Amino acid sequence: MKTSSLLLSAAALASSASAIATISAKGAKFFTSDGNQFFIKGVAYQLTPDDPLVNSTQCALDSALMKTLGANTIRVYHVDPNGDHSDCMSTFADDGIYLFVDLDTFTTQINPDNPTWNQTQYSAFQKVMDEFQQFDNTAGFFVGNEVLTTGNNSIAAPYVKAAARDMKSYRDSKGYRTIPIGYSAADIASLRPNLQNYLACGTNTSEALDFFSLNAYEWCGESSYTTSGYSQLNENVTDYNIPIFFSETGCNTPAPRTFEDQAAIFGSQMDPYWSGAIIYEWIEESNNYGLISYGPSVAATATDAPPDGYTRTGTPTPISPDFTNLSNQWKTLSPSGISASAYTPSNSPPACPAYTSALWEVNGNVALPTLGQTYDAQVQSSITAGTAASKTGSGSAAATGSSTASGAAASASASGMASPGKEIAGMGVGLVGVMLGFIWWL
Ligand SMILES: *[C@@H]1O[C@H](CO)[C@@H](O)[C@H](O)[C@H]1NC(C)=O
Ligand SMILES: *[C@@H]1O[C@H](CO)[C@@H](O)[C@H](O)[C@H]1NC(C)=O
Ligand SMILES: *[C@@H]1O[C@H](CO)[C@@H](O)[C@H](O)[C@H]1NC(C)=O
Ligand SMILES: *[C@@H]1O[C@H](CO)[C@@H](O)[C@H](O)[C@H]1NC(C)=O
Ligand SMILES: *[C@@H]1O[C@H](CO)[C@@H](O)[C@H](O)[C@H]1NC(C)=O
Ligand SMILES: CC(=O)N[C@H]1CO[C@H](CO)[C@@H](O)[C@@H]1O
Repeated sequence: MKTSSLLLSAAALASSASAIATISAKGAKFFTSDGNQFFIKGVAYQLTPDDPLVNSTQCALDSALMKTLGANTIRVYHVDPNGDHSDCMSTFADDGIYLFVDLDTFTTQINPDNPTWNQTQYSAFQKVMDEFQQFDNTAGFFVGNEVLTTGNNSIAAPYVKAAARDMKSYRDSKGYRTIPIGYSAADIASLRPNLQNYLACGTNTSEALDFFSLNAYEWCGESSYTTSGYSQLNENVTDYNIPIFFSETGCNTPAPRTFEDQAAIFGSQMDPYWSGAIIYEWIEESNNYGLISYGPSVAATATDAPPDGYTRTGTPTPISPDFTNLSNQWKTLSPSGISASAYTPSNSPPACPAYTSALWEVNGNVALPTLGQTYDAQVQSSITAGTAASKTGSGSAAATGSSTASGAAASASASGMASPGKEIAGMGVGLVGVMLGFIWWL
């Protein structure tokens, strides 16, 4: 009895000593469960295409050096939900390091050319969430990474949003913690503002993302807040209602990297709006973005050579001077932000972007596709040919009346809509716009 109660209290002590505050989103910021604002200082961590969170020896070596670097977050792109992640996750937690993890894999990601959000994808995303929700240092989930890269890819955006809707609903139905669910976007100047607004827009927060993030390589070498383009990124976030951060950054031309952009991101112009940055990437590979290496590379063709000739396991050694430069930057940058209790969110969701040919080919107010609903390119092409724009006058006209109309559209879908042309006749202009957009998903 005595022994077991001693053991029990030792176990309780051990677990409370290693407890890490959890992360949630409130308004446009992240907070720890201690009530402090959370700013991400992260590194992208994917040593091979395989899951990097199953080898506890490797995680311990990397985690210790990441702590020295000053990182508090890793981003992992691909995991195996059937693996045992408990050792790696507790090692990172002990070093104060959180995880943002992508729910998709190469086989389940949303494809921009033929977008789907179906049961196969949903089940696979659920398995990743089921596994990682149990760890207190899981800070967030991505439903996609760079799914859209052109204006005409915007037809895939409703599928991204539908995935977030369903994963949020799944998270809540399972009673999981409200781990934020978001998206990691390619930095395409013509697409970004519309996409950013689209994923947050609408009055129904169950259908909006919990955060947005950007893979941006705009600041290269000696630059500044203005010349890098960061000032323009900033112009589009000052009224944003959900957290936003850099989910990848760290231009590597010219070398060496000095990471002076970190001073801008964590400085007074940007830190009121941005929640930090994830540096691409931990391991040195042929693309030259590494902060560490595990040893000299070998010819990729040599017998038993690791992928591309780069050693993928072992003791990490800092790449000089990039590692030290980043560490030195981060050391001086520790914004405290605002406490959760002092913060009252005041921004409302942005307006849903209107259809704009070649730039944003979705009526932002249209009902989201339901699970399994597929995209009909033939119907879409008749709309891009001008039907929607000419019948409704303009994209913004198409958006009017949406909040009531999208409900109608959703029920039309349930009852099945045979011929768009017939259905459209006799509808109000606003509803026509909504229906035209809606029928793309039928
Ligand atoms: C579901 O989506 C995935 C990814 O796009 C695709 O590979 C798969 O064929 C789809 N499955 C069904 C049943 O439609
Ligand atoms: C989509 O846009 C890209 C560049 O913006 C263009 O190269 C491509 O042809 C377009 N695709 C379609 C189907 O319009
Ligand atoms: C908000 O969206 C969710 C998920 O699509 C839906 O179940 C719910 O009915 C919507 N709420 C309102 C008020 O429209
Ligand atoms: C985004 O910011 C640019 C300035 O950099 C501005 O011209 C544009 O209108 C903004 N777009 C949106 C949707 O806010
Ligand atoms: C795990 O990592 C250690 C340390 O780098 C390495 O020696 C070992 O081979 C790895 N194990 C596997 C199964 O890859
Ligand atoms: C900003 C910064 O830390 N720059 C340093 C990066 O590393 C080089 C080489 O050691 C130094 O010369 C820079 O001062």
